[in-house]
Amino acid sequence: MTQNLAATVPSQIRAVSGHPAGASTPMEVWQGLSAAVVDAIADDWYATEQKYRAGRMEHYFSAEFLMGRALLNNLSNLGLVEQARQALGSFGQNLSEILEEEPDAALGNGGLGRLAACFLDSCATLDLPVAGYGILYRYGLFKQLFNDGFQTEHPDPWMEEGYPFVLRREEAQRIVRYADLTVRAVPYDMPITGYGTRNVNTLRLWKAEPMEEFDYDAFNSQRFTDAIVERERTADISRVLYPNDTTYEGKVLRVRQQYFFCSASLQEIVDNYVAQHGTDLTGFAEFNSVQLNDTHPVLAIPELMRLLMDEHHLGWEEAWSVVTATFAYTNHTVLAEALETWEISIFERLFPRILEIVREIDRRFRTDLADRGVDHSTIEYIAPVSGGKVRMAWIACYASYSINGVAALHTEILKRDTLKDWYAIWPERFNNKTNGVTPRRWLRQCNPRLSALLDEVTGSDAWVTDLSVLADYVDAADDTVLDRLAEIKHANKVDFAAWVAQREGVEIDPEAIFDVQIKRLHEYKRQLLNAIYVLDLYFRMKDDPSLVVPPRVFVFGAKAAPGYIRAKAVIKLINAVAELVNNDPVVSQILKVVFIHNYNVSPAEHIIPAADVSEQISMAGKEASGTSNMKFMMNGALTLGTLDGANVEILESVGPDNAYIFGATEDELPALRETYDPRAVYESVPGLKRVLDALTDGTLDDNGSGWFADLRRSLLESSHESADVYYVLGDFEAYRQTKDAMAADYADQRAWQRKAWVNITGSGRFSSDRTIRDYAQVWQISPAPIA
Ligand code: BZD
Repeated sequence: MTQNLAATVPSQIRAVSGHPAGASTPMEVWQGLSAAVVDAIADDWYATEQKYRAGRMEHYFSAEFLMGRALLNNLSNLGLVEQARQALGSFGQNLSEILEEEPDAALGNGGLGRLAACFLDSCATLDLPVAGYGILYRYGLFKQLFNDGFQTEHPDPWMEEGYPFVLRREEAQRIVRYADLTVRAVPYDMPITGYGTRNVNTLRLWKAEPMEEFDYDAFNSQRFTDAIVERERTADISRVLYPNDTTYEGKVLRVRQQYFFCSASLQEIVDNYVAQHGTDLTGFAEFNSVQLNDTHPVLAIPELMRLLMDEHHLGWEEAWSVVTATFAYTNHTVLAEALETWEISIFERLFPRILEIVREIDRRFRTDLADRGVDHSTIEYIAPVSGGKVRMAWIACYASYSINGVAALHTEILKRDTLKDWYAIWPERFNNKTNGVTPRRWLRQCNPRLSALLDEVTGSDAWVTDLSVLADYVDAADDTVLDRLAEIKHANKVDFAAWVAQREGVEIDPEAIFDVQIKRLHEYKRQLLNAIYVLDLYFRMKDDPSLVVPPRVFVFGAKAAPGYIRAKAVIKLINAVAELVNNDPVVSQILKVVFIHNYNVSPAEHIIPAADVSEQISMAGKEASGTSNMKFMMNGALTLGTLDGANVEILESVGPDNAYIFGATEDELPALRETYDPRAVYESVPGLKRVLDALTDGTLDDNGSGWFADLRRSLLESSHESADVYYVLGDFEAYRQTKDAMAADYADQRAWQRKAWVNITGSGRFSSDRTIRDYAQVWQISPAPIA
């Protein structure tokens, strides 16, 4: 690949804008430069596709890919950043400003979707024959604005102005049939470049289009609305990403979406098998495996049965042995409300044949388990069809050759609890795959200053593709390196402060401790605990003006599911606390609270390199893994967290002196819960009463919504067992002590930076390259470099 962006960029911009490069808008420049990048990789992309098709492939099925921005990622992977800078400079454009033009491809809710994106990056970097399959949502996750501190949601038409990084593949379309509707699935391919390799992998996103654009008969007879009814019904399928993480809604449109991309993807994979290996489908699983990212793509299981039996004439037994050698299932949650189940009636209405197959899977499952001596009530509990519902997780467990959790603790909880009946029968299927994040985006690109230091200390950029090498340098930080580390963090904080001032209109002091909690808003993640701390600290300062408090900026970023009122109440509360604190003439000299609106991938890239403290404070046992914890660690922030998810493994990596761990553990909680009385805690822990009363005594204003009173009730109502389900008050005192101590420790910058260094150099095992190498063992695939 010899590239000359200086030559191609101006002509690509002209082709996009119809104007000379120098007279084009920043958006047009972004488009042209992006098109030039696609041009640069086109031949290698094609070669990679051809190579992979012929061998064994892994197919990563996911309803979500939270890709974020593509341009810098690709330039950086291809080593073209400097060329691009110069090419733009020649007509007076600035690369950094142009990069900020790009919309985030927010085709995901949170961790699960972002994990899929990190995995694609690692697969390409490792030359692994893996393709992603999902949905080309016209509207990504909603845009969040604040109105009087209340979250409002707005559509995110992310590719409306044109998006050069997806290419329509007209020739590869498939037809997807529902009982009440037949649609075309048109693939749009996104190239996935890797770091320092010529391989270019593919993410294939399907768009639903009508069989016919509109109904001419209706049009001719002046029934204009009727003429486009079918078109709209079809477009609905890929119109919008469902904004609910963790809780699930039994909406027909969602199951339609799920079937849509599963069917289209499998048709393509089966067709390719036939083209490569002939019409005997019994060997399908020798060449293909499918990873199911949670239960969202589980309809692929009955759909592959259907394709094998109805279209390729395999018998049930033959088809089932292919299917059970094909699928692997990743679970991302132990929250009961997240396990997808569908009313049988929905299946009846949308795809009776799929229902028939699911019922047969269920029938054979029951016989199979009875033969194994499993008791009737257990069978009834884990049967694929029971209580009028189709249970997607149980279908996944029954049909998959591998079942994994996403952190060591999470996998243990699955085996012990959530999936215990499955584990009892098929222990060999269970394995752990601790999550990881890509060090390309989450270190090299977002933190160029730290990256340069790592290059220097390690003598090369080998760490970018093998993050574990950093461990060799854990003792390499002399005072000079530690001072450099402090300077780098400070410079990142100065940049971040400017970004915040511009974006949120809040002035923050780079000398303060930047304490950050960014993640979806959910009660189990306990943003409320953090807010209570801040409010308590505010009162402590008001009480005692002589109290010495290290300057702090509390940064929040979070979207709440639009229907999750209690989560929205927490957002409103944090904004109310921000108003109180930031407008207090005395306290605001020391404390600031900033809620970054519309938190997304690209804001994370600004926030994380500037963070000192990484808040990972979920109630133990609830956060399957967490992945921002890994990004923060890589960038030298210290974890303030509970023993939950991957925090446990982070602690293992860095040791207890280099992380701040507090609170009840997962195994302690059941016993604590027995005698837990949140009211007594409220009465006895100093400060708590005042904070909780501030929710309703007029100190904080919820604009008459009653939401703050509800929050207070959710913590204190002891009449039923639903009081403080997430043990916020129970963990408060431990949290406060640990957080206060942590802030005090910050004063010794040498010691602090040494801890940061231990975190950075200890982050190797949290590279998604490690995770993907582990998956590659399960998938039985090996690198297939094109060069
Ligand atoms: O998946 C998250 C977990 O909560 C995290 O602990 C974990 O680190 C990541 C990656 O494994 N789960 C989600 O992000 N889940 C969703 O976004 C989701 C989306 C739709 C429906 C259900 C859940």
